[in-house]
Amino acid sequence: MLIGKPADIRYSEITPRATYLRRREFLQAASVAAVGTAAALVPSLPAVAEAQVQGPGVLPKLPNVKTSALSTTEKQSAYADFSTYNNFYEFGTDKASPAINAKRFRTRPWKIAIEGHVAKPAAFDFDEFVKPYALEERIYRHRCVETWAAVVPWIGIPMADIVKRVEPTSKAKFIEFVTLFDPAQMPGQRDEILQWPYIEGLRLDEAMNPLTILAVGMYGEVLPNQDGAPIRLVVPWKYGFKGGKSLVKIRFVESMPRSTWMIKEPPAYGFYANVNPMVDHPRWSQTRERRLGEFLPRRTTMFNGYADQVAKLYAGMDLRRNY
Ligand SMILES: Nc1nc2c(c(=O)[nH]1)N[C@H]1C(S)=C(S)[C@@H](COP(=O)(O)O)O[C@H]1N2
Ligand SMILES: [Mo]
Repeated sequence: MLIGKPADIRYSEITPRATYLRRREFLQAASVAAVGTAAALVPSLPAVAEAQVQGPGVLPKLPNVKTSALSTTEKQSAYADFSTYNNFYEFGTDKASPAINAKRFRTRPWKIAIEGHVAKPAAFDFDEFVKPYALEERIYRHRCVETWAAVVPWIGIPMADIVKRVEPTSKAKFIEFVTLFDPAQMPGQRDEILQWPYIEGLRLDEAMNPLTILAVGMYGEVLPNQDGAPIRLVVPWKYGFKGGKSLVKIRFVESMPRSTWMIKEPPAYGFYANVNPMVDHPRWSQTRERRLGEFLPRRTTMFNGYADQVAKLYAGMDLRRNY
């Protein structure tokens, strides 16, 4: 998300010099090419110093991961690119900051609670919570509202399996996903840049769609801290901000949750947040995107290319109003 004018962000102060210089080169190249789309304004990849790039091969591997027919066969983004270009405002608003500032973030012990309108509410130790489930690899397209995109091999648990296990009652219509509030560890939370903790929500049927997962890993390994360790939401047909990171509570509720970005800027960020090239952001077009590692923008597709699986969830809804 861009919360300040881009001119307010002094990349030179918060990114390594090599990265900053590369960005300048990219921006110069982009302006020469005069591509004229929001995608062209996405800064070039942070070529973060080698030492900051964890894995693959550094973090613990996740064993016994099943493949899935729901995975795309498109070329995956490079780990070093994806894991160093993050939005995680708890660790800074610059894309390079989370990989640097979340390095010592403690993800054990970790508790996760299931609350609200369910027959079986419970609080779990994270490792106990994950144990009963078979992990699946899901290679998904990923699209941030700011027009950068990626292809990511997540590893996770189908959300539908979790919903069934806790037995929602008839009052449960939505699920609220609450992430960690810990300003001692999360420097971004010492400022009021967003309402903390970061909250997201889904309608119950969206949460139960087979594409929706809680991710605990990527690229064969556990999640690096900057990507939402130990557990985060992944909803591949929606803008990336739906994917709350470092979850501590999953709450089954009767009315539509007000998520962090809806509170921050209602005209820009709606509850549904479906990827939709027909509905522009108030400050930029959503018709194009740029994948990390690629130079030329691509056309953005409805529901991020997942229309066959999810369009039915929105039958009869005006998606220009329910953006
Ligand atoms: N807790 C928390 N979750 C968050 C965010 C955040 O700032 N805090 N940013 C969101 C946004 S805007 C995006 S695009 C995705 C980015 O996930 P990634 O950095 O793993 O690609 O995380 C989402 N989840
Ligand atoms: Mo985003």
